[in-house]
Order: sequence, then structure tokens, then C-alpha cells
Amino acid sequence: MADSTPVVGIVLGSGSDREVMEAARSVLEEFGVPCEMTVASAHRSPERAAAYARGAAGRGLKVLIAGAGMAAHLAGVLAAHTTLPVVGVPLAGSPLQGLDALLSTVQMPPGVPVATVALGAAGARNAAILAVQILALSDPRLAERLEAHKAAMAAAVERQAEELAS
Ligand code: RP5
Repeated sequence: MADSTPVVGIVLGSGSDREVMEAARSVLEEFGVPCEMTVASAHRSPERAAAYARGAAGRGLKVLIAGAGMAAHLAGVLAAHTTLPVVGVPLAGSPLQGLDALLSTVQMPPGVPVATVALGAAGARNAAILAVQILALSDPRLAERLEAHKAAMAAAVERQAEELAS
């Protein structure tokens, strides 16, 4: 039986972020990558966020994905407390429609990177694919699945082009 110990941790700034961030879990499941999802707010529960990040590597996690909106400091706070790669997904929903979250996530000071992806569900999907790409560096089976994923996308574009030409 395959090992189901989570290797990717998906952290939400709030339970209200769940619907969008489920896209990340779906992608990881498609690739057969065990993951876990939890909530830890950078501002409302800073101790929980720090403790999660500090304990992540020791529990076998390899990549963290953080999704948060508004003043989205969650990914940065996690990155402050771990040497694991952290992928940040800025989420919309505020009066500033996610521009606040984008800048809060991406503008990390030198020395503490957060790999920031697109806003919302597209970003959640890309965060998961980026996590798979990181894991694939030491997992040839995952690398093969990524090749198949790219081939499937290219084939879909070919079909669209054929439909437009017909
Ligand atoms: C952020 O504030 C969360 O990540 C969420 O996107 C946003 C609103 O949170 P709730 O008020 O819905 O809990 O911290």
C-alpha cells in the first residue's frame, strides 16, 4: 500500500478560504500526492501558525502552501519559521479584490522567499503543481506524471485549434 503520510501541507488563513483552496487539494490528489489541510491565521492565531511551520519538516512535510486574503501575511509567517519551500496563494474577496493579498504575499524581504502564484483558484491549482514539481525532483514517477500533464494540456489546445479551423 502506498504511504499516505502527508508531504504537502495546505494552510488556510480562515475556514472561509476553503472553497477556493480545495482546488489545490484536488490537484495534489490527481497526482497522488498525500496532503493535509488546516487553518492557522497569521493574525488571529499567530502561535498556531508558527507552531505548524516549526513542526512541519519534522512530521515529514516537504512543501507548504498557504492561502489567505486581505493582509495576507500567512505564507510569510510560515516561511519565517521553516526552511521548507512555501508557496503563497493570494485570495480575493476583500474590497481591494485581492490586490492587498497579492502585495502582502509577494513582497517578502530578502532572505525569506515565498513563491507567490496567481490569485484565487488558478493560483491554488498552480501552487499544487509547483509543489508537485518540487517533489518530482526526487521522484521519477511524479516527473513522469508532470510530463503527461503537460502533454494533456498541449493536446487540449490542439483540439481547440482543430475545432476553430473546422
Ligand atoms: C484572511 O482574512 C483570511 O485568509 C480570509 O481570506 C480573510 C477573511 O477571513 P474571515 O473573516 O472570513 O475569517 O485572514
